[in-house]
Amino acid sequence: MKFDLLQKDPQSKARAGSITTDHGVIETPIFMPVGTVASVKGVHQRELKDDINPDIILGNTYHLYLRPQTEILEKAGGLHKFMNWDRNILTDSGGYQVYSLSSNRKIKEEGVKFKSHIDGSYHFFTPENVMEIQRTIGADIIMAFDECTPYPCDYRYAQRSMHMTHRWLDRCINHLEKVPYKYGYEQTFFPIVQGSTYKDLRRQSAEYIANSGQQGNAIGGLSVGEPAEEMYAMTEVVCEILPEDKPRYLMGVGTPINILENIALGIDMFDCVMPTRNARNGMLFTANGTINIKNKKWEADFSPIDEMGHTFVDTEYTKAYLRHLFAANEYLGKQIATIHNLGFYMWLVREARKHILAGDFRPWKEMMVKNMSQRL
Ligand code: PRF
Repeated sequence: MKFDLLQKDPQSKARAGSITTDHGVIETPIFMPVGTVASVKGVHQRELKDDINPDIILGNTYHLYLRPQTEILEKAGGLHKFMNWDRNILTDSGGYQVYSLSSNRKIKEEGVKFKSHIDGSYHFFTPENVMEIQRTIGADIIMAFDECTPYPCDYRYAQRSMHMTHRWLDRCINHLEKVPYKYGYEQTFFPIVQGSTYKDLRRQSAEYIANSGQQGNAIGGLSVGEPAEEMYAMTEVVCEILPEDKPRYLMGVGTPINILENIALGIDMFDCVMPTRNARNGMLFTANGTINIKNKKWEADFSPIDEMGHTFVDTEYTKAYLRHLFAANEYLGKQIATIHNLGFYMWLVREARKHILAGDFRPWKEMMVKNMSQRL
């Protein structure tokens, strides 16, 4: 993997760059659509490529390990082939999903024992076996096995958990050296900063992660219920320490406003279920604010879904029609809303990149944040 830092914004910490892997170029800042179980819910790979056009999508080790299971992915020749996606993929390690989805989990130094949310069976994740699973899934970027602390989290727990995440990181790195790539292309490993909402812990964790000398770095444990201002404060202290010449990935963030504010603090990569999950509930993101398409006020509004939108659904369908599809609980409604939201998120990060390159990111961001705060 290669990272080229192309431009720094003079009035903020925003950067534009490009990451090159064996599956192509990723222009940063980037938003990665979430394809948890080898599918971006409701979107054909053809639409994803032609209409939404992301350079990279995200998959989840936790889900793929439970279903279809690692053995099937190995027989398929890896996740790219299995799902017919020849661009980049990043897999999360399960370090978050284990805590948010499984029940009866027990965290020990050795690893995490958890109960499957699918059939109630018991499983054990360790830094070592999660690295092996990620080798077999075969994503281009793979993540460290960490513990994502909840919010709020008392200082002593956050401190102990952070140190365990650091020890787990060493185990991940040691083990990866022993397990070669499986499918002929390179995999890049990203460690994850933790430390809850404590600046001193965040600084300590960022130093540890930076010193591990990997080719990219991630920030976890944020967007777990803390106020946005606390998230930004943590991103700021961590970005001061993480090396400038490597990409920075803020995990699980966020709203369109969160994304612009964190780009301004020096983040290059984002993922979040919000555009896809909220779409399935009828919430649309636009440059002028959010729309609840289920609202009666759209019943006879025959204007396009989003006049300024950038995907085919925005101009081919009306608000009244989309509202009707939600009222009738038609699959097509969720599909249209998903394509709209993903198209909007991709437009937003590409536009941010253009403004960083042009040198006017800061005023553009301020205007966008104001406009996007509205409810339509
Ligand atoms: N760790 C991992 N994945 C994550 C997170 C984390 O802390 C978050 C936190 N918002 C999202 N996804 N491994």
